[in-house]
Amino acid sequence: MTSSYELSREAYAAQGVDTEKALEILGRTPISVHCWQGDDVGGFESSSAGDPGGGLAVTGNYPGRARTPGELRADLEKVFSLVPGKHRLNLHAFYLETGGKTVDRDQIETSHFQAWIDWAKSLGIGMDFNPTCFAHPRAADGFTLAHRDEAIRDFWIEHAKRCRRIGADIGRALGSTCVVNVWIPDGYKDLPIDRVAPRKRLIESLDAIFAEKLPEKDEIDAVECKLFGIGSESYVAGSHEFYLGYAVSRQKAVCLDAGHFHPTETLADKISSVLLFVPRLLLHVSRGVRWDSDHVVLLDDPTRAVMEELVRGDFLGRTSIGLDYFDASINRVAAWVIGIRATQKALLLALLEPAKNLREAEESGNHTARLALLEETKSLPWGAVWDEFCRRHNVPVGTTWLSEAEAYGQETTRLRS
Ligand code: RNT
Ligand code: ZN
Repeated sequence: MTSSYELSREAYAAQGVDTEKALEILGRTPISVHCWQGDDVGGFESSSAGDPGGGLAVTGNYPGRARTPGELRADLEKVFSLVPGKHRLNLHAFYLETGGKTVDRDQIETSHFQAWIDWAKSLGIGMDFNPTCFAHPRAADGFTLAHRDEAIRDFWIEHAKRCRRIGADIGRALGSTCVVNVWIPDGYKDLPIDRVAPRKRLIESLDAIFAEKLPEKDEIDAVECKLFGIGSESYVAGSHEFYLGYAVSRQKAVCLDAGHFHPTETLADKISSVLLFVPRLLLHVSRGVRWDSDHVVLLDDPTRAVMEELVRGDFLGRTSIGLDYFDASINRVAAWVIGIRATQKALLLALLEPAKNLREAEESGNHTARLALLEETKSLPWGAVWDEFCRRHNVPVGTTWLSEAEAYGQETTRLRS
């Protein structure tokens, strides 16, 4: 009997597409999985407040939230067993482990992340890292690196410097470059008089943070912009224009978060411009619903368009694909799995595009054929290729992962209540 995969392979071959090559590329493209989906952006500081602040709003009260690093790692292992391929862990600095000691953000060291590093090593995965410039008394008035108070700026500069060193240690220990992404909440709820001074201070703070040269094979710096946040509706110091200028002039990686632009703007069109001027891109694949709401990522048009751009522009080698969302209203493990699988499906669809035919249509000026081909491509049998990918990576095919996630959720809820 001919398998549905074999039939699909032939259908794609007829369009000039090699499904085996698509599966190979998909299999070696990791997703940087954000740790903060598992505990509602809570972190493991002894003073953990519950509300992350900085405009980050987690809604929902589904039971079973991870309360300890061990629980979070167990949840992540469950997730990794339900998604095809090898991925990465994206850790925030406030997920440190201090053995009960209070260690403030300007005191953190690599040793506080050793358990995470050992765990990643045991799984054979890489890690990425982030300074945590929110959920802290020194971020309570909404400013950190751009604060007018030098002592507060210095505190956050020290935190971020340490994060870069920790990132480099992580990269070296795991033999895989660690991307360290700087995002700060700094902004005003209401109309500022001086829009430029905080931005000048932010430049100085960033330059101080990045002054130390670290080996690029261990650590890469990225900066993440935002249009507005809750509590910073009128002004955000680290806007897109700000960070684009900063990243171009300093040759840093740019982080584009799908929720950080005007709702009618999408990331896809930005990629080819940004990558003409900066060395690398970090994506925070997310789904904003009406605002930067960080809903679970789905196989939707904006996500597909982003992956199409990465493939069409041959940008996969210069891009780190990270996720950034947090939903506390549904099974948290399932939320992770849905978003990771959706991101991978979007990438697979992009890899299965009849690129040669589409390009020929465009280059010959036949825009009728270009549109017709794009539309017909949507009904090619990609589902069987996805199933084959899951099968080859020994993870559940179709919806069978859901019952596993639900059983795991019931068991952990019982243990954690
Ligand atoms: C916030 C940014 C940022 C955070 C994480 C927790 O708007 O998107 O990336 O979500 O760092
Ligand atoms: Zn983000």
